[in-house]
Amino acid sequence: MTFNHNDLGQANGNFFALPRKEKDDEGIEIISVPWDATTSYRPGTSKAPQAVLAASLQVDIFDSDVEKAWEMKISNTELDLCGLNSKCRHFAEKIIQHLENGGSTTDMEIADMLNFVNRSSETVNSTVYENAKKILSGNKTAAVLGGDHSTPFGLIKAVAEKYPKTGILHIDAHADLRGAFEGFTYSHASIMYNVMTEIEGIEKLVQVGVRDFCEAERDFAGADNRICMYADSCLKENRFAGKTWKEQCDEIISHLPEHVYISFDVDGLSPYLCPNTGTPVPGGLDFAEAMYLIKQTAFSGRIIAGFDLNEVSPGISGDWDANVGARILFKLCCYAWYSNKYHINKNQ
Ligand SMILES: [Mn+2]
Repeated sequence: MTFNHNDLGQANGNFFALPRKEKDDEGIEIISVPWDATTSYRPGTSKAPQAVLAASLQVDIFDSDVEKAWEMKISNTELDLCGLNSKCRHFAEKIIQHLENGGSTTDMEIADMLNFVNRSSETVNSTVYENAKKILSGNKTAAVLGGDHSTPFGLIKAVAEKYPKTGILHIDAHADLRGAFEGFTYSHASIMYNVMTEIEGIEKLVQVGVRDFCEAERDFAGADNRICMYADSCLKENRFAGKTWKEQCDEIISHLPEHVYISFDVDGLSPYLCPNTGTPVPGGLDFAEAMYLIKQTAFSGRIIAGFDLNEVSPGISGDWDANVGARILFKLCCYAWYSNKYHINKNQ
């Protein structure tokens, strides 16, 4: 069947029903990571890759900012983690329950389970890292579709190795700066703590929309001058005082170096856009606000060197979360593609 970008998408196993061009050495490769082993509140994000893929057929592959977006080359690698994820999830539930009942992570049976979950998380990190490294050895941009927010660790490591002065634009309701949350070293709630303490080459971490964090996280952010936190309450109060969203975006972007990695936790958005996500919090960015921030980042001449979308959870009733997720993924792909293409053309 010939591809027509004006037609309704036909399921072909690829995001947005774009034609599959596996052998291309350009465009974007999405590593799907169906992993939610350490989700603390409610699981489900491991089902996101399949649900977002299905919902992506409904997205019109036209973009008013990015010309001929349908010419984007997107490929997809889905990691097979189903068995390992179920086993770890089962253990994680027992561990969390044990801790909630006043138990300790050093209690024998719990310590063994915790050890297994932590070792499995390391396996996921190294698998994502190896895949990302292979993708980044060519001209492609690599992305991760989670899964929970622990999933992009390996990708961020590979991007920071290739571009040693990478800045992270982190959209999230949470600061994710806790060390080993609930005993899980690679917890979804610890991703930025792990990134900032274990990965070399991160020049900046700019957090946007954060509204649920503890004192230790605030202190951790305050003690590291690479971290800028734009709490949701400050963004809103600035707005109430008359500062426009454009002015705020300009300021946020001004902290970012040339190479930008975007880590997009869907719960950074207002919960009506992600009602089934693992840890929803009132407040947050609207869809247009978040997309504008990413667009301005790409159009500032910076290069989107990699990105992830995580914590999308399809839920049992309906596909609204996946629909929103597919539209965020499309915009992330468009702007990443635009920023890389623009940069290549400029240097030719
Ligand atoms: Mn997060």
